[in-house]
Amino acid sequence: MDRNKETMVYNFSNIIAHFNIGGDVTGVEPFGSGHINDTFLVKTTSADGIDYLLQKINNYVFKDVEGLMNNMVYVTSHLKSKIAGLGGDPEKEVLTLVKCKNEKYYFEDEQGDFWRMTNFLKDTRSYDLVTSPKQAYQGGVAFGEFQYLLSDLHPGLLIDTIPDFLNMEHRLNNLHKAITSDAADRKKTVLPELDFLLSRADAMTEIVQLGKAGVLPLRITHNDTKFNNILLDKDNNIQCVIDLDTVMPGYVAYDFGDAIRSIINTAVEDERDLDAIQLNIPLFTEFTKGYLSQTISFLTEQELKSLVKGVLLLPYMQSVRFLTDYLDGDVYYKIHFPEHNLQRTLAQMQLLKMLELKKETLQEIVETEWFSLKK
Ligand code: ADP
Ligand code: GN1
Ligand code: MG
Repeated sequence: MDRNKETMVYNFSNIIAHFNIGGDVTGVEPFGSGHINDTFLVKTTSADGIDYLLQKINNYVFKDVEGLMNNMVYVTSHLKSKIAGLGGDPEKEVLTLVKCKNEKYYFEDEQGDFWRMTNFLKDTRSYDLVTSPKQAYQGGVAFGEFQYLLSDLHPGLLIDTIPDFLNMEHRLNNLHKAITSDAADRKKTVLPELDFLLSRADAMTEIVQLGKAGVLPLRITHNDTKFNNILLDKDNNIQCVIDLDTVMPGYVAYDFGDAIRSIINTAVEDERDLDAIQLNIPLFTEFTKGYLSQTISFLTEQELKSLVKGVLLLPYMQSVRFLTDYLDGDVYYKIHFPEHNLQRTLAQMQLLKMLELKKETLQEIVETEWFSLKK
């Protein structure tokens, strides 16, 4: 399977012709740095100046495309009406799906590939690396408000687009299966990494256990809150939360932890030079302030206590997931060179080691910000 599918040739004019777009297409180019879907910017001559984002949905990852797109329709409609009610601009602040001529929100081509389109949000940017306190604060506002706005959407409306997606017990089972089958004959090269990860396995299932015991409530969460899944405007203010494929019931600590993973790290997710991976604690404080400003009205004390557990869990879970894919022979994530999943694993393990040393400090910051907002 070709993991760098952007290089594949698609019949774009045929695909795009199935969607209701304005104007003629002047160009199609690969866009963004996501690991899952194939994303293309479609430029047009439309009079209102709208360009589009075309995505080939990864059907290996998302088995139920119809269910996935139904989720996206429920979520975007709900967000649009809430944001309009608050005096915001739903066209700019929420993804707008483009309908196909057959009234569906996705198109299946002759090869069985699934495609969808959204309006392209102009003058916005996503960032793989966070550099300023304002960006971090805005990220906290974005994901906190996202949880708040979806808190009254009925969870029963949404399917689990990937069952057990962030369930650590499930992820560890998958790792054990990958170790047993050793499909790519790589186990012998990663024994120290396996030791490191498996020695933490019990501690890292705590959030799942707290959820099962009813201590942590299930809420509608984003579940993929990497910082590049928000769009900031040119002044670094939050404009829109994107990548809605995994919006489904989850625990708030997942969203908090995955966002922090990509914000507090001074290096990129797959950094080769492990010494470059340091913690930027002021960015953690800013994200926390922004996040709590939106969520303080509904978070329980138990959820508050779980946030820093999520900060440790998510880099751990990413390490387990990347290493599982490495052992499986790179079948899930796009890779850009042969050892990419191993390099991602090592970088996320290094981040976890740094976070373990600072967890008390992070907990104190969360509590300080919580008390100052509660006053
Ligand atoms: P993936 O699931 O592969 O991560 P995303 O939906 O996150 O795909 O899109 C990939 C990238 O495309 C994003 O990081 C962002 O830079 C850009 N992007 C996605 N949707 C839009 C949009 N509607 N307007 C502008 N840019 C977008
Ligand atoms: C994938 O699609 P993207 O790049 O935003 C993955 C996330 C991981 C992330 C790690 C559906 O997200 O779960 O956290 O890579 N998405 C899916 O960078 O598996
Ligand atoms: Mg993405």
